[in-house]
Amino acid sequence: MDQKKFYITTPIYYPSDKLHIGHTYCTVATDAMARYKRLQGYNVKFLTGTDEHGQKIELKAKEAGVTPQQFVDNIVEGPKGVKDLWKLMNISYDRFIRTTDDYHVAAIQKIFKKMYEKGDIYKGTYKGKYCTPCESFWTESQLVNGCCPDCGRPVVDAEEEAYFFRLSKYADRVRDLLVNTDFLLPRSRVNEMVHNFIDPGLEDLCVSRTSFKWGIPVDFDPKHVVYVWIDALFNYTTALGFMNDKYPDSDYETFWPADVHFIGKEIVRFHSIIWPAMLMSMDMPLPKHVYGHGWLLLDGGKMSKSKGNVVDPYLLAERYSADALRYFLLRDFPFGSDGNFSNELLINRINMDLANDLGNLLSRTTAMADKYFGGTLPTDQAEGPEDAALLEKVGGLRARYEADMEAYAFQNALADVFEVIDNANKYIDATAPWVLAKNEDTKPRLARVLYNLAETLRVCTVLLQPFMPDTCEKIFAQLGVDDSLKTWDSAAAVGSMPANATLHKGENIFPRIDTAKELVELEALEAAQKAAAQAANAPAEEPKAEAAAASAELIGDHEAEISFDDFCKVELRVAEVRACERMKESKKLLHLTVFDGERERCILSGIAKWFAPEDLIGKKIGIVANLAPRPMMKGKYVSEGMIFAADTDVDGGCSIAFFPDSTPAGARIH
Ligand code: ME8
Repeated sequence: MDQKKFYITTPIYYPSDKLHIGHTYCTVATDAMARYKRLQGYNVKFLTGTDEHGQKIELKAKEAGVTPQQFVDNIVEGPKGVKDLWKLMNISYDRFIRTTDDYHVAAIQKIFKKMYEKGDIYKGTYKGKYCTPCESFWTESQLVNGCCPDCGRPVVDAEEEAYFFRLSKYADRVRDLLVNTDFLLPRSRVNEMVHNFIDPGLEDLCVSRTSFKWGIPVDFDPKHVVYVWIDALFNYTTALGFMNDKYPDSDYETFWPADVHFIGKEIVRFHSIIWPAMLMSMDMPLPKHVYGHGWLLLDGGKMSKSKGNVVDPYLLAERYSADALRYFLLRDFPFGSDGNFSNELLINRINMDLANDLGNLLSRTTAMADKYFGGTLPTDQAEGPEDAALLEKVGGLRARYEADMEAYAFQNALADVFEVIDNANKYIDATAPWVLAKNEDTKPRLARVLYNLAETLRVCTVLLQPFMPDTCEKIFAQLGVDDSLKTWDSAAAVGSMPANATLHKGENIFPRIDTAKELVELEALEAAQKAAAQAANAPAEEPKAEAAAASAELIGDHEAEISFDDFCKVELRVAEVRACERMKESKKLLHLTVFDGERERCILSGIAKWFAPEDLIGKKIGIVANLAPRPMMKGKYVSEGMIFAADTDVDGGCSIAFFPDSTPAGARIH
């Protein structure tokens, strides 16, 4: 019989900066799934990589004074770069694609041409405002006082030729795919795609650019570069040899369509609308599932490179081990939902589950085998009344775990295993082996108790392999089991260990951490890291700061200029006021709960003098969405944004900009 195959992918990450714990989260989840399928005997292909083209990278390289290729090479291949991080995290990818790889570039050109020849890509005109000296197109909303945001000179109406993909043609088929199949998971993400994007009408997509060079040229019209998302999405197929000679076609035949693409929820739109439409155009099979996982948040806000509020996976993995970090990420955060990251959660999880529950069970079991039997259990063993309940739990564990893994519910699969570990620790207390050891007559019972403990540990360890591969090898060594007892089949065969098993007392696999002390040290380390990063940027920053100070003097402090790039960092969005209350702690402030299109957030705003809660509830307002969250009222509240409000007269009136009700919450304001 043919071996069953499984093809799984991560997003290909932008090497615009070092990757952070959010990227690590998705890659670790993908790795756990790949290892789980390998454990089950599947022929697995696990793909990850980097998405290296686009204007942002071109600009970053310019800032750094290197070529875009040098810039991405350093982030991907350089010290503590992407590949180093995946090595540290023990990521078992089979293939790593870089979109600057020659074979990928050539394949994308062919794919683009094929869709063009079919008539699904056509040349049209992109209309906008043009700044002749800067040779740049701008949209109306990007202009500053009607002028070019870069140089401040007047702009003219202009048109430019661009290629468009007939996305509209596929709207019905894509809608059907989302609504009537389980293509997009979790199901909760389907509504947003259908109601916010498909139902209002899908417009054709502009798929070429002429405003920058760092991309894949359209080979039959080389002043255009291919839109970065077309370049990026087809990576999932070019890495299997589709339309190139780097890998054999047979890989494509064997592994395509993908079983699942794991991606973060912010790129669900690209993967569930644009990607299937392009595959339909190419007459290619569609991936079986796209799973949009939730975000790791820091102080309630999304961690992201552009905000700079990121957690360094290197520091944590080097300090606590890759396995501890892998376990924590997949145990604490339900995969489909957002979760707040904190160092305290990480340390508590290591202490509770890994040091106390798993570590103690192993060290107690091996220490008792060593102390009472010199390591090797006697075959003369006696069952007892406590055994049945434990063995039943262990016996059903694989099936429960499998159901959870198939639903990508890693947190539940791990909870299943740790429930059994907890049962085993309680079994020790109930059977009291130290009492059984006192009497020769109860030694057979003691031997059985230790055997059951070792067997429970073995089954749990088999199932923990996808999550903590290194640790599991250490546990297997202490349990003295050979490879035949590490398999998927053996996890359903309780009692597979030989009765005269030899256990080896070994090192403590997860020493307990002193939480209070560790949190202080960790904070100091993170602060030192930030300071070092700032110092590294300082020479470039100083002249900018001086220039800013000088221009502030000229035009008055309150109107200090910021660059267009700085302005682009500000994320302005429409939000719906879902609740609003006066605060007993302050007469000036209103407590608003607003929905930003993704989640609800709290904003405290000093407008209570002018507005009553009922003036605001249900209204669509503008907010600055990426302001660092600010603790207020001695940390009792954290305000996560600012609302647009205008000073209306000298003695301090105030008005608020309301958007029409039809504006969707989350819409970007330009
Ligand atoms: O979007 N929490 O690349 P990217 C959880 N190149 N996951 C997070 C996260 C967070 N705070 N931040 C990032 C791109 N991620 C494109 C993808 S695919 C054809 C092209 C993870 O570097 C999450 O999986 O911005 C998210 O989708 C991905 O990193 C985005 O990485």
